[in-house]
Amino acid sequence: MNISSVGVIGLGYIGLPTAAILADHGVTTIGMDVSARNVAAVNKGEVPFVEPGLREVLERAVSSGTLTATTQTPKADAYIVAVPTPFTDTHSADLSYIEAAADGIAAEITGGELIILESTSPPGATEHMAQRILAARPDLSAADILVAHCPERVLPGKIMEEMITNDRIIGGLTPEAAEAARDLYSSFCEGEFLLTDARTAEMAKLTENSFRDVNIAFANELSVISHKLGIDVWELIELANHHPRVNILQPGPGVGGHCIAVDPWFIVDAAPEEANLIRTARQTNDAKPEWVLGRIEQALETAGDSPAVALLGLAFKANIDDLRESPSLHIAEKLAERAPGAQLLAVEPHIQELPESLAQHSNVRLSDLDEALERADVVVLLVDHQVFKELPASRLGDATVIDTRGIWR
Ligand code: SAJ
Repeated sequence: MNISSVGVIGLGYIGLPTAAILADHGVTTIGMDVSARNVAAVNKGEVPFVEPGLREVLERAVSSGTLTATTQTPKADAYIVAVPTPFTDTHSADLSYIEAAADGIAAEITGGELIILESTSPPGATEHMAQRILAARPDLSAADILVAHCPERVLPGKIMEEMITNDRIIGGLTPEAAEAARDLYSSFCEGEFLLTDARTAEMAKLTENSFRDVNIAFANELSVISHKLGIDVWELIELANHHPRVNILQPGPGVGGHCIAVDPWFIVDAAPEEANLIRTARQTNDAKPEWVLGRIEQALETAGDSPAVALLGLAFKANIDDLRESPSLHIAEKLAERAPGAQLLAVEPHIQELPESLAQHSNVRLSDLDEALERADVVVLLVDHQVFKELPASRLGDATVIDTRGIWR
């Protein structure tokens, strides 16, 4: 099919880079977001979050006129839906953002459009989106639209590179839809295209992240066991990984982000009786922040009155500003509640102000690294940001150190 314009619905961590890259490759792209603030920022070529390399591409796309942003769903030949799929309190997927995107698209299409769902979704969500569009448009039939799922698999922090080089799984509701989606992505993607059906594509994405989650849970469980047995877990893993068929991941303060900490629940929700290992891994990783808190509280018992605690890092992983589902942030919030007598000095070089969940506590403030290290009785390393990795161990002074990432061994 001939695609001369693409509407990207949702200008977040995935939608915005996708829109910018598409436009930078000469495709007329209209980005849509419900946030008027985000839309205004994008139209000025400004990036509302930190992602290396994005600003340059966005500025180029906006100034050349191939990318514009709007708060209304545009008319376009193809749509890419990149909206959030959070989970509910019962760990099932909340499809309301996909449904809202579908409603907006349904009002604009005339037949013949390609509609791609990129949001990570539970099995059946692409069919659900198509049904929702067709229910709103009884004048159209299933044969009038091409619908596919093409999950994004880029790593935050490396999005601009991986969006071009990663292989892409494309699951069509029909083979024609998968082929049309492949043709669109081939305008910028240099990876291999792997065509399948929508349900398998949905499950493939969830499987990739569950694979990571299960393996990180193994590392986290090993770290708790090793602590009990007086063994350095990082040395242990390094040694075991010398075996040609062993490749253990790294323990940390827990698993965060909007992907690995969420997606496995969609599998558990789809097959609750069967997904036992996947559920246990989620629970193991979710329990890790509490274990770290226990260690901090233990250190505080001997730290005297009004101790100062330096919390190094709030982001969910290294070298980004993303606090979503961050175990480090969770640890800071809980500690603020549970240790009111302690002064918490949060060091997060990638943010300018504390999120409200922390700012509301009078015993927490955002601090610079030098001051935090100078004052701290207890130093807790939560995120392996480069700037912390470069710290010589001598800078830690006499403070009790709890290093959840093993950078100062
Ligand atoms: N983590 C560990 N130990 C490790 C690796 C990671 O504790 O050995 C923690 C991190 O600190 C972080 C969390 O896991 O809290 C997730 O970090 P990550 O870097 O492994 O992954 P994400 O969530 O940033 O991105 C993942 C990627 N998926 C896979 O690697 C299979 C990415 O490719 C996906 O596109 C992304 O999820 C997504 O959007 O689903």
